[in-house]
Amino acid sequence: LDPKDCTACDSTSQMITKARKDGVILHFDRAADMKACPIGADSACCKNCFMGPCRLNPRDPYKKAGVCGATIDTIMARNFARAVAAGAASHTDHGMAMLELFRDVVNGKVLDYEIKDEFKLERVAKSLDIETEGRTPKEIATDLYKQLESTYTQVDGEIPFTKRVPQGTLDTWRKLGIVPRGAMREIMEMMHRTHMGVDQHYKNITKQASRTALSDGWGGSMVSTEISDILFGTPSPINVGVNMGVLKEDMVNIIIHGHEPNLFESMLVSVNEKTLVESAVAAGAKGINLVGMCCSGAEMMSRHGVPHAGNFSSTEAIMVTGAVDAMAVDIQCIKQGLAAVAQCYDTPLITTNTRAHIEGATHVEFEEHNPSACTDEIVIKAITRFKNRRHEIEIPKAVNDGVQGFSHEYIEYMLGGAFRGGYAPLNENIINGRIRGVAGVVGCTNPRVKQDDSHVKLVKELIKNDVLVLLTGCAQIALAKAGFSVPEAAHYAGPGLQEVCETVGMPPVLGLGSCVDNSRILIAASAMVAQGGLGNSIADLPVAGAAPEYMSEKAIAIGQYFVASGVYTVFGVTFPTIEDTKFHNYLFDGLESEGIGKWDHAIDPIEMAHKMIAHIDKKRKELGI
Ligand code: BF8
Repeated sequence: LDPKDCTACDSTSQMITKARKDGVILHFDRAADMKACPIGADSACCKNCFMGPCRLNPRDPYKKAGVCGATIDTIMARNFARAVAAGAASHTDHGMAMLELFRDVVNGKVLDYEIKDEFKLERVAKSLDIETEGRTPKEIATDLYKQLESTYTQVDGEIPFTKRVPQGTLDTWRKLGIVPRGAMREIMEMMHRTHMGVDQHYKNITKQASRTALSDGWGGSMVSTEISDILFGTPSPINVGVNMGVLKEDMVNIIIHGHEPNLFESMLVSVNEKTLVESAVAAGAKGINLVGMCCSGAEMMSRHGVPHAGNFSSTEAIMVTGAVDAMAVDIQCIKQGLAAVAQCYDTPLITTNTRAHIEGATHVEFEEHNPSACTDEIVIKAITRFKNRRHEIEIPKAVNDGVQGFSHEYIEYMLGGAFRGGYAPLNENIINGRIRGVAGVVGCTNPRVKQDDSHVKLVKELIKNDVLVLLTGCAQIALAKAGFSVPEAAHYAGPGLQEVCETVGMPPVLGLGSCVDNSRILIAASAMVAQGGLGNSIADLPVAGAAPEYMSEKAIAIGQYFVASGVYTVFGVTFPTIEDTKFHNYLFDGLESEGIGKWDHAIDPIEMAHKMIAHIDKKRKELGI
């Protein structure tokens, strides 16, 4: 396979070529070697009990049923719902860890972190009707963590952030019976219902999948974003370098890859620790160079301007540079293949989280009450590796500078100015047609398709048609590497969007952070509804979502919470249903007639863009704009 067909990222392509020379296997090679199972790809198999596993024929899906009698619709719905549950569990477990850290900080049990953003603390507290007037941050924070704990544990009723849901959307959820309770309850019920012999109606399974997904989007993920902002600071635009060229040959290079920002925050302290810097210099280095990858990288890039080396499909490839002196990981999207590649280049691969060990990696547990014990050790291991470097070093040169860090709060400020505030100017520009609509382009890269290629082509087509694009996760990194995160990229935009970008001085694509920060898109959408003029619910807005290169169950959970929130959502690569089955048609059509959003699928990014634009135009027409 030609490296140029594997990726649109020149740095990654260069490293694939070097890996072949070095005899190192990467995920691109494994993908080529592992043909996707066609029955599994269509979700036509079931292994939820031990009378099977049962395989149905995707070409004739109603011919047979499973041993228990499960139809193709039940099987596909259960598989889909379990993906939603796993994805929601990942985000909410991450959010719960952030909330526990917040609680321990507030109660003085953890001393290495503090509340950095008191303004945001007050703002979030007020959004939940917590009294703030005349109270200390500690008093407000205590009420806040107690209330937010119910996001996870609440057995009945509606979770706290449903207060942020536009009334029209909330009314629809209540009518459909999908207002989420605590995530633990929803995920537990989802796993129960998909056990053999429980819920065997695809519509009822989908209903619980929506409720579970909403407990993530408006629950676990939103808590994670808001608490991380309160503890570590709310992002505002910052110029950052992205791409493999952020590695430095003459420095000790440390990569942090994963999802929870606390490890990374403490790493930032350790790499500036005087004695550690001195020992790096004593080892012959110019200093210590800390860079991020994947989602915690995206958060640190947005909050503190820490350089970002690449997205999911580049995490093995970057070690082929020979210049990575340590890679420390925490949770999620960490390929087990990293261990073998790390071994080839004598790079210490360090797992740090109790929930995620990897055979062949070194485990150094990260504990929040004593973070430097772990993070200092990572630095020491990296310095040792630097001293003993014995591999040829080849670092791709590319570094793409651009503006990152567009929180929902900053978008409000940027578009409205300090005095006017609010989303009025965005809504006005949508109503007057300068901006046709807003698209969220999110999600992973996937070695089954050319890395970054669909992200870039899709976004280019959207902005050319005056659609403002919000980005998160690996999609954001793809566009940064392609040079779209600068105000000058406005020339790619259609005349209306270009005018808005030039007036405000912003790029035509706004990067909002990590995957849990998709919650910022939900908040922005709610603010657009609240501003007026664009309908009463999120389903009325001229907006659309896409994940053109997704690979994870988390992406399915995100897609389902966008759909359940009212957003038309298109996924690329492959879709785990069989066309023209009842379940497929329900996701792709039926849900919309119930008043929420709907799913769609397109492999070609230009086709995907035009499906999204057609939906935006349909909504504009319905709004009479
Ligand atoms: O949560 S976009 S590959 S890194 S799953 Fe993973 Fe996908 Fe990247 Fe972050 Ni999100």
